[in-house]
Amino acid sequence: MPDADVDVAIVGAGFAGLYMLHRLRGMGFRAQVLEAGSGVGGTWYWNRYPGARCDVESIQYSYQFDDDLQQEWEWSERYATQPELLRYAEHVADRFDLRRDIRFDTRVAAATFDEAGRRWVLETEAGDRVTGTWCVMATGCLSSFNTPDFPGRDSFDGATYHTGRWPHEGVDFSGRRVAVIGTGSSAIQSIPIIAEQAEHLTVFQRTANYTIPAHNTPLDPEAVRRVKADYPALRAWGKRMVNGIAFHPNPKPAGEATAEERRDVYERRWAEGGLTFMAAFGDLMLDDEANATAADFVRGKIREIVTDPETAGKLCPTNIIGCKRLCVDTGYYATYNRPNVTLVDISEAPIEAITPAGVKAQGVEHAVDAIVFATGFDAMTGALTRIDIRGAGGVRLRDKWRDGPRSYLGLAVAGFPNLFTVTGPGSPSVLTNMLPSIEQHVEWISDCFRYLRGRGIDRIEATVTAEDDWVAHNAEVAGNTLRSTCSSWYVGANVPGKPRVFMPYIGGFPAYVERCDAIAAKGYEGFALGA
Ligand code: N01
Repeated sequence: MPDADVDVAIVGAGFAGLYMLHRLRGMGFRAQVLEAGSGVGGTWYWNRYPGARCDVESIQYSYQFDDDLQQEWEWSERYATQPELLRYAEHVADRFDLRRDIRFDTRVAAATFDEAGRRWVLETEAGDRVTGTWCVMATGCLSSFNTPDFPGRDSFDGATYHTGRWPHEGVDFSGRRVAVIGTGSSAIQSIPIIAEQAEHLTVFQRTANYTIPAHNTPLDPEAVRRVKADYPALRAWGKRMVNGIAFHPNPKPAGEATAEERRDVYERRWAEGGLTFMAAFGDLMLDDEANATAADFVRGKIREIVTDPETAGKLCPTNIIGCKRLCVDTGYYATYNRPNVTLVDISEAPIEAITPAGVKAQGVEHAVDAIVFATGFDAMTGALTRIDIRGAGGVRLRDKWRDGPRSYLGLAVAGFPNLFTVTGPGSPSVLTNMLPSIEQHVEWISDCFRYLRGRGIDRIEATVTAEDDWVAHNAEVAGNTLRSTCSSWYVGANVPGKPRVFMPYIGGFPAYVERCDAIAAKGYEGFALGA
């Protein structure tokens, strides 16, 4: 493709990049998107593993910027599958004629700020260049996949897969012995389906995980009709909630309820299914003892479901519930009742090696034909630091973030003028419903560009003071919850050597939006603007 010069260079054609392009076009900016994949959809383009589905309800996990779109699109199930979400992204790309400004199969290798020319210069792996006054990284929070460097990893004779890079043609595990390494959301969704196909499935579990049943179901047309009759009301309700999802939190502290009352509440939430289990009481993420009541309830469920007491014991998590991202499943714990499924607990001793025949742990070689790495992502920062991003004076982002990410609002980084990140570290993003969070960022960033254009300003940079204050505020609010206290990907614990910093902003979606709006209303307070 020929080199191009545009107003805004956007990296990524997931939900963030698509809307960014659409909105900027509507404002009269020239924009181009560079996308590593061969199609749109980002996370839903890559994560095609069996059982992949969104665990935010489809009626809420969708764009709201266009009323015709939200009225006309029909979701089929309570939780949309990956294929349906991908079809939705493709529909949006076609409906708004976005593809003509997207370069597919184009991975950005480097992005450099040319101070003299006041432009970002993006270089692709193929050696093409796209330049823009502004650069928007719409690269996603969970897009840089992580395959641990197990000894002998490349010596395996069979097939290997990563849940985050699943073959487009699908995989048939029939008659094969399969190992799954990891028990996070991706594993918990795929294990029940792989177990149905495989001759034998061996799951390697380093940390037992809490998962709540999805109780997925086809959507009731009458319920959908009611939502669509006043979709803005549902959206407005979502925006008032800390996680951007319309739901009914119970503010009561768990300790103020009797044991029977707690049991009833947890039973109701369990029967309802999904992530809002953690809204059963108001202090579950604030108080150890309150949290333990919810954790005990789920452990009780595991022991009820899993018939072999030893396996049930291994599946019972011991950490804080909700500290690692809660999972949502269909038949996960019951899968361990199948005769063709073995659980290997590697909490005490890590996997020793991948061998040509399989996976070796605790001195035992488990022979398999295929290994599925469900080992997650270099979350929040990985997609950015893997690109060689150089700001003013040639400073590299990966050097600046060596001790952890520093950002103003998760939107901009001091020393990196004219560069914006959609749902970057320091934004609520992964703690919220991603779609409204993405829309809020896209609208804030594009409004900012319009403001600057209207004043003939072609340089904007977060100040070090504003960034420092935001980073300190982030750390302070993170310290108030139990969520920052365990070894999760929120703190980078899953990637060896990654600095331990609680990366998302946990102050809640409404407080965050209020702050962003106030900053914009004050002429972009905390940013240095230069003509
Ligand atoms: O990744 P994870 P994921 N040896 O990091 C284990 C979103 N998501 O892809 O816990 C052995 O959660 C690791 O063990 P441990 C969602 O936000 C959403 O499953 O670190 N094991 C863990 O069990 C989610 O949270 C949806 O001890 C190793 C697993 O691999 C996020 O994506 C669906 C290991 C990784 O779990 C990430 O989920 C899927 C090692 N060296 C994902 N290294 C929906 O919306 C890692 N592990 C439905």
